[in-house]
Amino acid sequence: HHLVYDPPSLSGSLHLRAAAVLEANWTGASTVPSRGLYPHQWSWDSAFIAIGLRHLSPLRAQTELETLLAAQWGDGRIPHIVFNPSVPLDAYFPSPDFWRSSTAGHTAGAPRTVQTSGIVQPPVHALAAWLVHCADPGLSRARGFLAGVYPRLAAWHRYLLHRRDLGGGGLASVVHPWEQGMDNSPCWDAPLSRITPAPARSFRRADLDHGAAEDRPTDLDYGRYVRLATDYRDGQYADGASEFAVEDPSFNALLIASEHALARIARELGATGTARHARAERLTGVLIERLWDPAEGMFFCRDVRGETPDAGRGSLDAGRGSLTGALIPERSVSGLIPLLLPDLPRDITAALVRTASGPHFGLGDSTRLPPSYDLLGEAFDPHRYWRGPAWFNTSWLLERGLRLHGERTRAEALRDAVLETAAATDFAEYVDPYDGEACGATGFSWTAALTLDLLH
Ligand code: 9YW
Repeated sequence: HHLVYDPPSLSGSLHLRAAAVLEANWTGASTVPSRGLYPHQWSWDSAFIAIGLRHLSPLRAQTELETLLAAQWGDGRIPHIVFNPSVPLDAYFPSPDFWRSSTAGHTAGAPRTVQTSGIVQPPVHALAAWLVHCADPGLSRARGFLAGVYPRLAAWHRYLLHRRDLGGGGLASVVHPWEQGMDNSPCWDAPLSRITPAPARSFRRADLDHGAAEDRPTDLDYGRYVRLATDYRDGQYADGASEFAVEDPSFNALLIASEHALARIARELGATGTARHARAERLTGVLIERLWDPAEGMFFCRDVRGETPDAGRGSLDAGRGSLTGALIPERSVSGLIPLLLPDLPRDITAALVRTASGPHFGLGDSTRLPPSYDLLGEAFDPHRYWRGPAWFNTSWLLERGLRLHGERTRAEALRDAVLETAAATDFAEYVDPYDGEACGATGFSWTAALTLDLLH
């Protein structure tokens, strides 16, 4: 194993190249995902970035998370974008004048000093904070890092578990595809089809200035994204009324993994952490009850606003008449990511590994890196963003899950493939899952950061 990157010179130069990407994308208090396309601070990007940065500078890694948390809203939400005031408004759409956080977000407690978006992204932050602490516990204690972030992270989880329990079963719902992080995943096609798109002429996409149109979401997708965000804003970002509400497996698995991390943080700060571990375990049970499909051997999204099928009908939801909404029959890599949970029953982890290695994802077989979406799915497109390409953060999460559950050989092979592909593509944003061809931006921060983490 480690055939390719064990020689110190090769791994050393990859380390230096990854460090150079993070250096170039550092703005003084946080890191941009990529210089051209994404010139502000993104929430889950920062969490992944901190996980890599801790190997270069634990202080910068702590600062990255502290900067993000300083933009937290009074109701506990961590916004998906924190805007850099020195970047021109037209560099990214939707810009601060679209979200209007300081006015429309007033009731929900948006900060006065910074402009942010009003939606969220996956809760990787407590996990990141714990890993950052572990990289240099001395510095962390001296700066009171965990004591400072703990109340904010606890409020964040509270927001998600209470205000966002739109399905009533205990899981958090996302109210916009951007919140789940996989913007144009085919999982959203059905729930989005019920949303009336905003007219194409009512907004101007900035992403097409940087990315190839055929690799990006379509104009029709964007019209619907804009409609959902506008309605949320115009309702003062109050939760509950959204026409789009989905319980996503990876979003909730990351929340549960972060709840375990928060338990460890509480313990380091002198509490027992027992109640949080117990809650995380309970939530794992809820995740299985609501999103696991034993016949398909993976987790699926639940469309909370979708029509509840009759009990016993031949759908994915057969026999689950008591649950609201319906499972969305699209296989996304999101449905494999719960593998990172420690409390999964053995039969479920075994089934997830089988599904990942089978024809739909081709892990260690037909693909170089696991695709974001079903290779055999009708909507599969190897180059279009989250409709097929492989991403480095999802590969990193799967690598962790495989390792955690004793799948060492598969984990090592995935690690080597990630390092090889990151090196060959100059840290691409995403790649063709079959041949690893670079798509989107290069010099992408979380690709560089997670490469560093896997080198350590
Ligand atoms: C966009 C920054 C973000 C990621 C998301 C990804 C993309 C923004 O970029 O969304 O304009 O499309 O889908 O997961 O956080 O890297």
